[in-house]
Amino acid sequence: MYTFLQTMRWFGPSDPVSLQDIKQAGCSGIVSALHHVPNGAIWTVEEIQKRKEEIEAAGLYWDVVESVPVHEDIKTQTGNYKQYIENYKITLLNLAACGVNIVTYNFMPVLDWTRTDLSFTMPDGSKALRFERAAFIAFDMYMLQREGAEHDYSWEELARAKKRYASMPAEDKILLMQNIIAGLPGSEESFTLDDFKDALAKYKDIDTQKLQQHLIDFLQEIIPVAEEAGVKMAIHPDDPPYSILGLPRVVCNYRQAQQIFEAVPSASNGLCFCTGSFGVRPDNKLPEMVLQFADRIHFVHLRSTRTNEWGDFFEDNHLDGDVDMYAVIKNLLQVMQQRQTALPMRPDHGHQMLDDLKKTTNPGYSAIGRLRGLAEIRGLEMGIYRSMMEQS
Ligand code: DNO
Repeated sequence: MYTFLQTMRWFGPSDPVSLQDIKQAGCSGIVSALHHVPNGAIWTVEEIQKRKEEIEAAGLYWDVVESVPVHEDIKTQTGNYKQYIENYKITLLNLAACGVNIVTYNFMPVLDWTRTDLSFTMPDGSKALRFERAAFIAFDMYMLQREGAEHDYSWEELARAKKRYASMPAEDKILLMQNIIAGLPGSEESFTLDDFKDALAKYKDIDTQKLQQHLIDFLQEIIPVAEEAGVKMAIHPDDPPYSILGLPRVVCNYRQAQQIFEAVPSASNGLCFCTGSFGVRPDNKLPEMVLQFADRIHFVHLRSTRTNEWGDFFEDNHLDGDVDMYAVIKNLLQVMQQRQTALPMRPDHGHQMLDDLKKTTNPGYSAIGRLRGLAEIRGLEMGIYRSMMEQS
């Protein structure tokens, strides 16, 4: 009886994709955030209510918040972090008071998701998002000039990056830097190169273990409040799911996620199961992870990347790429029946295609590409669901 709640992300009134567009795509729910509220500040009931009413006026529901951002001071445990944690709790209580009770967040240091190319041309002429390792290493080595960067890569990778940088036109170098540090949609931070260096320096003495402890300390504070208010927290995995630029990462694989849940066992301490982020690592067995985290998954992002021998990856069509979408959806359907709940799901990203190629769009969040992704996922889901029902 339980299938996905179909949702799409909406960046608010300035989003070129309207609520009506999202409704026409077949969604009932919206994933949104108050992007205009500065990081660390309290989301007031008034502001939350305003966004909620806007969404409801279009005949939709605000199912999930993505994201209530975690201030950098909380991740580094410096400055005003205690105050920011208190503010975070109040924001959760205010959201609960307005009836919005699934909250996504991430604990990635400095950068949210990272790509090197936002308009990688696919063979069919649509544009995809891509992470090209040689270009990324070139940024690290020659633009950022990070101390000790050369120790993080193999000699082969360094040689490829050197060659790549030498033949990169000047305007591409600027674009590469912007793509990495100027902030992709939904990431609430944007840097100049100097600010970026300062932000990285704050992690000089923070290794994986320490960052994980900071996350656990944060959760020990906020999860009891969330649980009491009926809010389910859904941590988003790191994207890409490994250390970059010498920064620690703590939500890359099964083991790391499991450690977070063991440290703070409440069911309110849950996961945003993002197949696109986890799927970049071949050691993340996604269908198995769905079953392992059956009680922890509160929100689902469906997307599929394709990775090559060099570790470059691009965002493929939702049913192509390296993710076994059939097996993932099948297991998610099983989990939903077990838990007797419909999990909110959004097609994560989509290609810029058809008419959207002529428009200014938020990279990854154009209307038609996501509509294609959603339509394919819905069809696959219905087929699996019907055959599960016939067999039972
Ligand atoms: C990218 C998104 C992420 C995600 C945050 C969650 O498209 O999936 O920006 O929203 O990491 O906090």
